[in-house]
Parts: sequence; structure tokens; C-alpha cells
Amino acid sequence: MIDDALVRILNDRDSVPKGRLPDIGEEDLVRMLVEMVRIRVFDRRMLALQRQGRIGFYGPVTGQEGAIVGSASAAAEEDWIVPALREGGIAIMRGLPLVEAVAQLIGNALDRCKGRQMPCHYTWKPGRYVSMSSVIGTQISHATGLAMAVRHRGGSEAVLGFLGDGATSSNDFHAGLNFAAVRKAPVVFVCQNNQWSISVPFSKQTASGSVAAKAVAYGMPGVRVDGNDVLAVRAVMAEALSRARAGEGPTLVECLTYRRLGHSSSDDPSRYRDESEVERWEAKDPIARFRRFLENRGLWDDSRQEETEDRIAGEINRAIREAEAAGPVPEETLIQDVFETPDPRLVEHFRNTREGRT
Ligand SMILES: Cc1ncc(C[n+]2csc(CCOP(=O)(O)OP(=O)(O)O)c2C)c(N)n1
Repeated sequence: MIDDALVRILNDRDSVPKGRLPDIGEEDLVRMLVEMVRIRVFDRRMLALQRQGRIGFYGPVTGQEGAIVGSASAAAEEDWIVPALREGGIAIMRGLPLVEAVAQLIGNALDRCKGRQMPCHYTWKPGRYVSMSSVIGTQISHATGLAMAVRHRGGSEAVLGFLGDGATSSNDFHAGLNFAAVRKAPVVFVCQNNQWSISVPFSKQTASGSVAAKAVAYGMPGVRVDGNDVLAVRAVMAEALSRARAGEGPTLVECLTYRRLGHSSSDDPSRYRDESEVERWEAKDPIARFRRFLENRGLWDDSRQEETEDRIAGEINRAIREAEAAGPVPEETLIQDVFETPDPRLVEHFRNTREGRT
């Protein structure tokens, strides 16, 4: 059995061994922490909104911010993001306005998806962030197809295709990885192995020692990285993305992390897992670890943390107010993006409805 070693940059004291610090400017390092904090605060607020009945569903990502920000911060602006459930923070990092993110969760008139998608299926075309496909595993072949299209058109961008550990058991995992490797498609598969697929633990998902090990059979490199070490994720992703751009084909990156909260707001994880496991992973919190690293370098402190959390909470609260003030999705959007030429009877029907004639 192949059990890949874990790539790490932050050591047990959350400092970086000599010569291992990636070439990242101080401003960028701080920005990475701020992005992670934004995702954490957003999570907290959205779960509260769900409990108050103001949104129907939410998929939290607490504990996975290192994998999310580490991978997205290694990408170039023109790279495409094909997300699974837990990468919404990347859409926000790429400029999706918070108000539109909240509106997507509500599914109202400010929602870019026009209320047609489940919550957490953000879309952000200007940031090349594709709306998630709910069907587990299909994101993998979508990412491969997109990367093949990029190559076919002679583009220079790469694709980041996200998946969870559960998705490695899907048929699309085989089809997507196989096609990508054979065609040398410029894609990096990023598996956020948060060790639970709803109530199914990783040990029941596969008999492989790791997800990364599966890459061998497809003829691509597989790397297992500490997903709670944002610096290590960024470094591994930077290398994989440059391979993709150089025409050397795909890489499978497994970010070993942990889903600390429920699968979604509809799930109660205490019914199937032990709290002590959650506590063990809390001690490896990606934000706390990166914070300690920045604090030791004099780049962060408690007051900056507090000020950042307050500022972000204020921005999110304003976004909630604005999003909640929007009305429902207009009925006539039902026929938008559906027909090239809508049936005149439908057009008339919606005109009558708008003008209050029916
Ligand atoms: C084909 C299919 N089967 C079942 C589901 C229901 N479902 C939604 S999320 C999920 C678990 C996904 O687990 P994983 O891939 O590990 O990602 P995670 O949710 O842990 O991020 C399942 C089974 C689905 N959406 N699609």
C-alpha cells in the first residue's frame, strides 16, 4: 500500500524551517490570513442565519480555510475554478460581492443564479468561478472538459478542479482523471480530504492509504499536503499549476484537513462521530497556526485580529441587510437563458403577469 508522506512547511511550533519559506511578500502573507478569517466569519454568520430561518441551507467550511485559501492564492487570475461544495470563499476572494453571495443563499432577485440553484452554488463569471454541480463527482469531469477545451483553443490558463474525499468513489473520478492524464489537460485536481463524506469516514471510502496514491495508476503525480498549512498548500499548488501550464499534464493534490462542523446545516455529526476527534483537529486549526506564524514575524497581533473580524462582520451584516431587502426573483426570469426565441405565448403570459392582467 502506498501511503504518501505529508508535505508540510509550518512545523509543530508553527514556524518555517530555514530555507523552506516560499517567496511570498509580507503583504500577500497578511492577505492570505485576512481571506481565511473572512471565510470563517462568513461561515459563522450564515449558520446563524440558517438557524434563524433566514436561509434554507448552508454547507460550512470551518477548519478547511487553509486548503481553500492556499489553493486559490496560488492560482493566476485567468485560471478557472470548478468548485465542489466548500469553495464558495474562492468566489468571494475573486470579487463576488458579499451581497450577491448572501442573495444566492436566499435565492432572490440579487442572486446571479436567479434562484435556480441550491444555496452554496455561487457563480461568478468575472472571476472564472463556475457554479457547482450538485451531483458528487461530476465536477471532476467538468474540470477535465474545461481544461481540454482550454488546451484545444491554445489558451495559457489552468483549471483548478475541486472534489471531496467522497467524490473519489464516483465514476467521474476515474473518467475525469484518466481523460485529463491521457490528454495532458492543464488541470489540477484538488481533493479536500476532510475525512468525512456526510457520515461515511475516509476509512470506509477507500482501502488506499491516501487519495494521492490513486494518481499513480492514472500516470500523474499525486501529492498529499497538510491542508491546515496554508503555506504548504500554496507551494504544492503553485508547482502543480506551473506543470499544468507547461503542458506537462494534471496533478492530483490531496489536502488533508478536517470538516469540524456538520456536513451541512441539516446534519448532526454527533450522531456518528466522536467529539474527541473534533477536538484533536481544533488544535490544528489552520487560522490559529498561520496566525502564530505571522505573529512570530511581527506581522499580526490580537488587536489586528479583532479589528479584522469586526470589520468583516460589519461588511457581512451590511450585505445581509441589502440582500434581504431584495424582492423575489421575477417570474419572467423562468424563460430567460432557456429558449433562444421564447414562445410568444409565454412572452405574452409574463407581460400580462407583470402588468397585473392575470
Ligand atoms: C451522486 C450523488 N450522490 C449523493 C449525493 C448526496 N451528497 C451530497 S454531498 C455528499 C457527500 C460528499 O462528500 P465529499 O465528496 O467527501 O465532500 P464533502 O461534503 O465532505 O466536502 C453526498 C453523498 C450527491 N449530491 N450526489
